[in-house]
Amino acid sequence: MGKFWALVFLLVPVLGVACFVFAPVYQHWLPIDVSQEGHTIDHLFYFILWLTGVVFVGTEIALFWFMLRYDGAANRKVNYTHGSHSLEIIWTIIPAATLLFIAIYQMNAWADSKIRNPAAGPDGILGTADDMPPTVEVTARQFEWRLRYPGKNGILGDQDDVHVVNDLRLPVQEEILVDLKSADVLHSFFLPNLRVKQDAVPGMKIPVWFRATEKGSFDIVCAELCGWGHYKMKGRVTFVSRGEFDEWLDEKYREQTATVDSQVAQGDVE
Ligand SMILES: [Cu+2]
Repeated sequence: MGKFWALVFLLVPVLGVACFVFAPVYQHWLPIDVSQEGHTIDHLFYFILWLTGVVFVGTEIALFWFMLRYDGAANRKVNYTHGSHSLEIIWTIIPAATLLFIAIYQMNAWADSKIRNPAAGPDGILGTADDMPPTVEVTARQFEWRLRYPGKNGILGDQDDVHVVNDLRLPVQEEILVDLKSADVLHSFFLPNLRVKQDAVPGMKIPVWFRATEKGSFDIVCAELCGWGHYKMKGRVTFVSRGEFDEWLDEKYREQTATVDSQVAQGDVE
């Protein structure tokens, strides 16, 4: 019986590793990366996956071996100990040193994705809107993404702003700066194909930046459980050429002003 259980436990690392090996074959692995800096995030992901994977397999094999070797049926005498000081020190220091190493090793990646924004000066200090206007303002709300483009004059919050819902268009091969806000609760702006994820916090304006290297249409997902309709809080981000982007923005602006004008004509809007 002990041997049976030992083998069942051995299946855990075997099937666990098999899942990771076969997942890419069935396309259940990382979504395609279309961002300039996404490879840094993927590299960190793989580094940590390998590290924890090797420890996991090692631990499971040790578990299997002890179950097989020290099976209760063998009528052994148990030998109790009060623990080992050296062992305690070793298995405290190794994980602590590993965590410290990862913390230092990823510092640059963190700074590039969360601190040194494209509006930052040469000193790398967080820039302000004066240095580089945001390409778009994204406001998360239950349960959609409200998008506001600065329009022709590049200034947010005036008459020529363009308002869109869920359909985020952006120019490809350009540094994009997003001002992220929330109108109600915590949301999380997640662009899996750009390896970008940032919480949207009520009362805060958080800069998010990335650069897409390929044209195409990808998911915008809310990665924070934000209420009953969280599951349907999805948008699309579409990367097009600069020319196509300007044309699209013009068209949206015309549609918007046409609607306002006709409402004014009908007396709907003062
Ligand atoms: Cu949400």
